[in-house]
Amino acid sequence: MSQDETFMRRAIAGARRGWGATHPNPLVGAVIVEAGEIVAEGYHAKAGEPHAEIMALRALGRRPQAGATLYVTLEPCCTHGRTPPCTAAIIEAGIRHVVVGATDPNPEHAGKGYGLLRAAGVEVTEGVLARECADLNLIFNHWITTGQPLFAAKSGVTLDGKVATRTGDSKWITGAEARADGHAWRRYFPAIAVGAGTVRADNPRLTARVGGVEWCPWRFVFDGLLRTVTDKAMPAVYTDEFRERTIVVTTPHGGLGYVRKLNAMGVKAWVLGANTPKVNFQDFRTRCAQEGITGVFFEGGAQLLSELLQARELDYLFTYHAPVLFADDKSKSILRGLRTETLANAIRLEQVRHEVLGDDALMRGFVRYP
Ligand code: AOF
Ligand code: ZN
Repeated sequence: MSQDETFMRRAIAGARRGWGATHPNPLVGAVIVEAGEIVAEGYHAKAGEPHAEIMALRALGRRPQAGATLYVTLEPCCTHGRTPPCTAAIIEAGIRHVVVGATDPNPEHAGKGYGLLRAAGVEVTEGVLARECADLNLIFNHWITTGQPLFAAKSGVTLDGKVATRTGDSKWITGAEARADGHAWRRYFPAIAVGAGTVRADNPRLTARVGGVEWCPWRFVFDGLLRTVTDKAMPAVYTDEFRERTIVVTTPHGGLGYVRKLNAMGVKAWVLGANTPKVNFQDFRTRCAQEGITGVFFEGGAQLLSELLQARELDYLFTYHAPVLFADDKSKSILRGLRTETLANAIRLEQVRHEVLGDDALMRGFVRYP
């Protein structure tokens, strides 16, 4: 590993400290190096707060030495957003060498930051661990280039692509490491979505534990007919301390009375579409974009994921593969409902990443429809 890569790895590790907390902004880390030593570090913690470069300069607390180099995982910004441009702060601080990981895909920046720095006489090295740095920002990269939320789904499957036995036994197919990784990705997304069937069967809380603190994303329950609203015990997501973070996504077929009942409990409801009792995913996407929800992590069940895929609205797929076989025609597949005649009209993943997690393996990537 080159020295540049070593310092960039450190900046990446710093960026990760903002994991899931920076939406709609990216994860960004920075380190300042003088005479081959790291003398300051910074990362972007939250939208509206200073950028990684500024945090590193502040941590240094003095003027950088003449030969100082700034390492940053993302091209420094050059516009006035919620905060002033980092390019100006870098030039002002007298930094003469900047090493960058990924180019900022934000059309307002994309390469302009490099140009501005160079015009001011700053040496710029681009593309150090560019792929790793870009991979930090699956959601941001998608959002800033398309204006749309990233719809991702997670599943844990056997080697034969099954998620449950014929009797419905599914706990647990994957091991502890894979499940912990799934939780970490849950924390990455600002919102999580499940179907009515999953709420009724498992009554999940859909929170994540981070550093001993329970964190709650926006929790979407897809329930076109409001089957989850009952006179008996209500699901945890409608009654727990985070219920104001729950949004039921439904249709006019769900019934206005039930919507009022939910609202009275402090639970929000989005009534989308009109003609069918199934929620229209395009309408849902549009509403998420309007509300500034940049990514949704669909965790199940199989019915919801399959509908999302059939509607060609799934953007990204996480699949944890366990070394287990059911070899039973009557066991349950995660995704179904399509007719795939030839390999040429199969759905494929792109920009695929593989990770080994104990005995299991994660394969993930962007979904490309034929
Ligand atoms: C950086 N370093 O740490 C971040 C950057 O509204 P603002 O001022 O926070 O600007 C947000 C934009 O700045 C965002 O869309 C992205 O292009 C860039 N984010 N850039 O150099 C950082 N968070
Ligand atoms: Zn900036």
